Amino acid sequence: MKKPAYLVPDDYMADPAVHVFDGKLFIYPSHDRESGIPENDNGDHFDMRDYHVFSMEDIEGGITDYGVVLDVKNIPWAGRQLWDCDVAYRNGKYYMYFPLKDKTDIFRIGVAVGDNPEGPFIPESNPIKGSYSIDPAVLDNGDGNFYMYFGGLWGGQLQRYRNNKAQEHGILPTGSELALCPKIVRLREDMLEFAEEPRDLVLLDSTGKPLTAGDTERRFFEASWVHTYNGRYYFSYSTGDTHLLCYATGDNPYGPFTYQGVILKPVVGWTTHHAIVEFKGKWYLFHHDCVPSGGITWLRSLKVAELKYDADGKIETVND
Ligand code: FUB
Repeated sequence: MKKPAYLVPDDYMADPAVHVFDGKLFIYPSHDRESGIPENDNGDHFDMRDYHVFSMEDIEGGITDYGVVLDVKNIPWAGRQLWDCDVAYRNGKYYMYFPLKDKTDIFRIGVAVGDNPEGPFIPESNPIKGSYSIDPAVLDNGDGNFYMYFGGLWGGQLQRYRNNKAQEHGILPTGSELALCPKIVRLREDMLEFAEEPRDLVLLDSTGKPLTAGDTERRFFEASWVHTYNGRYYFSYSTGDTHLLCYATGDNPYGPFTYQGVILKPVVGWTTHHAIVEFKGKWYLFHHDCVPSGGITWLRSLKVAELKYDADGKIETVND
């Protein structure tokens, strides 16, 4: 592959969600900006206010920017911080799912609806009932069912919940305690609400034991993504404070998933976040790093690299 340099060289875009709609690649990133808010472990400095959509007809060709397709000022329940979004298509409509803090500074997941993959997207009046935390990624299972995977630690607030109920204080398990799991939930047919209570997506080691909280180079932190390859489900994610993109495989959307390995080693910047997509017979990893901003962790830039599997379906670690 002749590598395009950074995909959007004149702006800061991160957390790509990528899908093929109408034969084109559509990229739905977070839109980073300089807010002047000091960096902290809560992620307050990631104070994004809108989303753009991009498309590519060819991986080595140009990129089209459709401009702002959803702005925080038009979301009735908005507090602050539009983080990683995803988009799904069903029955002639496109549904953009986005995490946003409400007016009480709690992350919820909202949905906005459009007639075209390039937007614009009109937000619903309220967040999805029972939603919490960040980083929604939606799988079209091809059988009429759509599943949302979500969750993120630290600033993503997942540690504030147990059994889908908010706790008085956030508690992060440690050491040999079980790691917090990403969540999976089936979406209702109208795509606007959950059809069930979110469940844990359990990640196992090769002996069948759930990953522990102290296993920080393998346990889930944030940035869920799911794709299928040769009939298997691949759940990929970031390990957050150890800065790896990893993956686990399973035989159905609910899991459990067994840890398999590292997709991408740490990049320049604190966060790492990605999408995996097949386009015109090849597989690609879209992700971000902070090289163009000189390492400013909240000003990230989009990249793409080819992704390869070995004969057993293992993903080869990408050097990018
Ligand atoms: O963009 C803000 C947050 O940074 C995302 O929601 C996380 O996945 C991390 O990339």
